[in-house]
Amino acid sequence: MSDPNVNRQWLLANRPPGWPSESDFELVETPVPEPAEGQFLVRNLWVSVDPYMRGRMRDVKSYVPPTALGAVMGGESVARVTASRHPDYAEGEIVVGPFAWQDYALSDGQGARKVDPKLAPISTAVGALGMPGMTAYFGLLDVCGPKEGETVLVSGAAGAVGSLVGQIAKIKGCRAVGIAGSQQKVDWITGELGFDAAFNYKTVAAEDYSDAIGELCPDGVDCYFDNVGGPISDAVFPRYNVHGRMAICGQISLYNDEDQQPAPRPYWFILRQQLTVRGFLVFQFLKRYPEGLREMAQWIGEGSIKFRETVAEGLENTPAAFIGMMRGENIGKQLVRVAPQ
Ligand code: NAP
Ligand code: FER
Repeated sequence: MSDPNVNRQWLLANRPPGWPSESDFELVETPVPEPAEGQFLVRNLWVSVDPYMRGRMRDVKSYVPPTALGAVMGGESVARVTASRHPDYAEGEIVVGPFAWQDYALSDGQGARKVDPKLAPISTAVGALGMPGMTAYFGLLDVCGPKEGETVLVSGAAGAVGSLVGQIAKIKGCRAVGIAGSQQKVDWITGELGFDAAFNYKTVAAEDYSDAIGELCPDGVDCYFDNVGGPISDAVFPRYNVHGRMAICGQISLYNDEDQQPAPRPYWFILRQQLTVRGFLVFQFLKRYPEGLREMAQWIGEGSIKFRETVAEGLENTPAAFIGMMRGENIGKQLVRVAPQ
């Protein structure tokens, strides 16, 4: 157990150009702050580590400003209110919000919402019933627009977002095909999640990705939900059907890559097959979250969507969990359990 009077915080110590290491973060101890009028204090229970955090470590303009050197690493957590001087939040309530890589956080409610512990395990508020879930839901249904009988291909298929994308595709009557980085992941998504087919890209040479995709998608690819970019996504272009759609969700294969290969030019495929290629950020759907959360909660409740979590124990292991997630050590959503529920 951590000292209830100490707030441990992970600061960003360096901006590494390529793969980060644990020494790029620094753990410090500060006093637990007290809420001012209009604020509440939370105890973090589940800290989420997500690929977008790699972007915040760089000094580049983005949808959120980069984390300053020496500042606490930002991120969302599921937490319990431990003291409140805010009219809408009471002690003991479970909330999710931008509470960062630390034991305790102050909040004025900005970016926070309450979590109903009766709906599902509270950790899902940063998973299937949180940002990754909304990414899968709106990215697939709105950006790709899959129709019954179509083939949906998803990369990063055993991760937080990808594992949900394939299951939503199945609910919509599509053929769901996944690309993931281990046999265990392939077995999980085909055996337990209902994906129709999948392959382990680490056992296939990059020049053979396109053949592997062709074999598993004999009727071609109608929708490709791209979580990874790089050579996997390049290999999909020759496989699209006419009016195929590509939802560009993430490019994780590039996030730590200092010397990226020159990209091929897919324009000719885009023209010939009359493709729609669309990048999206989940936040563009913020106003529609209630709709997405309602439907995802219903699917989870009736068992048509399953979720899985990989849990690292203790705030001290947050950087290791973050780096491990980018290396593919997670199955489903990577979380850090910071305090017992
Ligand atoms: P995740 O898939 O749970 O974890 C990341 C996974 O990426 C790893 O487990 C690893 O699995 C895979 N990976 C790492 N390097 C790779 C490479 N070189 N080639 C192929 N796969 C690689 O993470 P997530 O939270 O669900 O996020 C998935 C993607 O969605 C990320 O790109 C993220 O940035 C993006 N995203 C975008 C939005 C948005 O608003 N647009 C929102 C949320 C997430 P393997 O073992 O399969 O390699
Ligand atoms: C993500 C990758 C990138 C993500 C957001 C972004 C919320 C946005 C990047 C930018 O605005 O530069 O996984 O998740």
